[in-house]
Amino acid sequence: ICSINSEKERTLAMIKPDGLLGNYTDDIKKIIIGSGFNIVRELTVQLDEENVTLFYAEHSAKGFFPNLIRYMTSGPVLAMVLEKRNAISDWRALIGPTDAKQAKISHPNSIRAMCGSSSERNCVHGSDSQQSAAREISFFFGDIPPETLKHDEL
Ligand code: RTP
Ligand code: MG
Repeated sequence: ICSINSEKERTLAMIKPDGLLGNYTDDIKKIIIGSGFNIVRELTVQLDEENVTLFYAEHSAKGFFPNLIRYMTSGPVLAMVLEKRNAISDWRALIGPTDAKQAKISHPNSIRAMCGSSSERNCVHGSDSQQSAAREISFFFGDIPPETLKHDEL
């Protein structure tokens, strides 16, 4: 029924290199599923400098950008399309604040508190708006049809 589907929203989640290397993938996926998200697509990929520059274009003039490129190319990432009602804001709430050190104090149950270690190495990404989500999903996955497809049915 169309009205049920149209209430759902999609966001782009990513487990960053420190999350994958630290073996947090299974724990993070348990939190994702337990929080009511459907994992519509997933892809493990090694990003290069060009990819990161495009993905994080909004930060290209920031002082931390060279470090961000080094961090994000230091190993593979796992990109996922998550779907549920209010997926964008609910995923941002689950991951917690950007600075993982701060997260350990202010949001101790957040994902970044669990597996991040600093303001840079914060183990996960989440889209910050509907516009970002659409751009970031197509960055990794191109156009996805509106009906839900579980990754293991592809
Ligand atoms: P993300 O886009 O990865 O979900 O993170 P965010 O919205 O919470 O934070 P954002 O401001 O978009 O920053 C993107 C990523 O850049 C790194 N960063 N390093 N050294 C620093 O001060 C610094 N600030 C940001 C982090 O990896 C951050 O997630
Ligand atoms: Mg951001």
